[in-house]
Amino acid sequence: MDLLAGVVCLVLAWSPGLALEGGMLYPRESPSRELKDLGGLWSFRADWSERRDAGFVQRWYKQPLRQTGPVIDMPVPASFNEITQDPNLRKYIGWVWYEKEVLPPARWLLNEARTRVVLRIGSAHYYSIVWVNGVQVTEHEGGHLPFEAEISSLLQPAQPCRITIAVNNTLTPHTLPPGTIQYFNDESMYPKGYFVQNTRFDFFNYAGIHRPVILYTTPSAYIDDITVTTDLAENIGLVQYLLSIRGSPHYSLALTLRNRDGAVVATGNGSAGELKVRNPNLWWPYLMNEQPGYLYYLEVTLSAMMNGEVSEDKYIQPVGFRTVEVTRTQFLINGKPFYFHGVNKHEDADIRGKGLDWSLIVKDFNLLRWLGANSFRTSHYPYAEEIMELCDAYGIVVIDECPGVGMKDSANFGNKSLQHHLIVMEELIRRDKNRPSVVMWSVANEPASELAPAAYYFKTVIAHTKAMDPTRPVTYVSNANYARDQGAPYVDVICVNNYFSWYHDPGHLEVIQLQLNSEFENWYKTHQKPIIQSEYGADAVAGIHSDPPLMFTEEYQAAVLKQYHTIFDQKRKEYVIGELIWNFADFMTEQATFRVMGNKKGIFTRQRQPKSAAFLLKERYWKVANESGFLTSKHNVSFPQSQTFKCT
Ligand code: BDP
Repeated sequence: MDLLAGVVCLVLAWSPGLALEGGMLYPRESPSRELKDLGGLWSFRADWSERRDAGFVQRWYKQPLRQTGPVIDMPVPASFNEITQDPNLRKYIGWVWYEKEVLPPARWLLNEARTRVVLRIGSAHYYSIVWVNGVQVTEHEGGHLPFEAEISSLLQPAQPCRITIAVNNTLTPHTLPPGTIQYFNDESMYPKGYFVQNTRFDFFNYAGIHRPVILYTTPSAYIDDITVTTDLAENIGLVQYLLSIRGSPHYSLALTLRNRDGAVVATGNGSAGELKVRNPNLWWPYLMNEQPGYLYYLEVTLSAMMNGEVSEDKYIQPVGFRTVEVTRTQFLINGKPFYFHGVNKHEDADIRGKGLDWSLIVKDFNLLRWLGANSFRTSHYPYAEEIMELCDAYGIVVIDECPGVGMKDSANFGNKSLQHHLIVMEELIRRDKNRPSVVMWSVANEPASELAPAAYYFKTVIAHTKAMDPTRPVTYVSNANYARDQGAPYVDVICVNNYFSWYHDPGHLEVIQLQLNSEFENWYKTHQKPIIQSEYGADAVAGIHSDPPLMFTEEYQAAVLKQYHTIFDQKRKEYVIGELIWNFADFMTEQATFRVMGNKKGIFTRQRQPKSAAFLLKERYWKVANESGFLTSKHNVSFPQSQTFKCT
């Protein structure tokens, strides 16, 4: 065993500039790692006290929640807002408390096994504090990224372990997304203590535990983090790897790279190095190759000396060989021009809100396949890791967006916001850095980027993002004026949103082509960077029709799209590199006079039924895909089955 190599490389394994403690590998089973899913029913109690602080004053985490007062059953994962018939819980703001008692398997607690037990929360919105058996183990800010804590020392053999999670959905000018609480004190107009939360983003601020909560185990010496990047040199595929190991300074590492069929194609050792594969199968986007999403599997085996014995940890990391490059007019994947024909989505559904739901996830991917969509943007926050796994496996290209949405006020561009924004980007990159599907980071959506402080703000966020991940381009999505946008000089790709004949010149389809053409020309002349139409669309209430087309009908929505497509077809021969419809499906928003049970710009309803625009877009996307010349027949292109590759 090469023990010294391990010690030296422990130092190298830290990515430069990353301030976060430890890795955040996606939990996978292996001979050395077990998972226990804590999904199901949890006890739940909203804190209705005036200051929302009764849970802390009375220390609800110190005892079973049911002993503190009335509790109800709450499903996890799910948003709590629409589970009950209580309108006040739907719009509740403040701390809610979740609790579950679990019995860890006895073998995890055997002293000689020295198993690490980790509690991992896929996401909870927005601020969370976690206790195990009354002891605080972690807290986390931010609603869409995972966090975890080792809890081994708090577990007792044959004793249930009580997990309490307090979650607060209050937003401030410095959170991402930002928000403000407004109090109304005129008692002739409002009930005593009346307040509302104002936000400037266009989706309902669903809250609760949104993604899986699990316990997983590792040996006490364990693989903490893996960073892989890939490159191509002629017909040789290169995998550069960097491993972070914790729990023992005395260890060795063995790496085995297998192809999809399990055949070994390269081996390595040590904490950092490079693997070479002759004539690799590249990771291609859906519809760009007949085998999209080709993944290899990097099996990492750690052997560590623990008290005179060898302990082993194994982790399998999927790897896709692909390169990404941006020129003045093109977006290249594996050296070939890639045109984004895709969608913007939301994590959003009836009843469960933003809670992870496998049926919905698989249905949505089937709709993307039907549509001929090759990409989406995770508008306006990072999506569940379960979704990202399928993007890797199916070859769906992702623009990975952080929750920088609704930043409309100068108060959102100060140092406090900036510090948090940098941490969010670190957490996002730590989580998604190894995913071949992620081809670009988006640091914000429609910020007030014409404000003077936006220049320094975005310069800093983008530079930090690039320092952490030099392999991917960075953008943010703008609806600012091309000449006044302060952050555009720092992005690699210009992403623009506009709603001609909707929010501007409503009802006037005849302005679209002219205005869109000017918009593209102005942006391109100013910055000479490729452009993605990152949002466009119109609301349509499914089943409402008119001819000639009038606003809110299915015909009008389709007509808007057609006008846009005419200009896309001209400009994609030059510098327009993509079109992402707003939106894939109707979604819930705050109540407002301009929203009819939410935003209706979906080409599918919220229940995933197609409107006329879906058929129009399907025709177009398949046509565009065919014109790219990569497809021989649309019939032999399908999503591969996503693999759960097991260790040997
Ligand atoms: C854009 C926003 C998006 C909204 C959309 C709309 O980026 O979040 O939902 O407008 O108003 O400005 O439909």
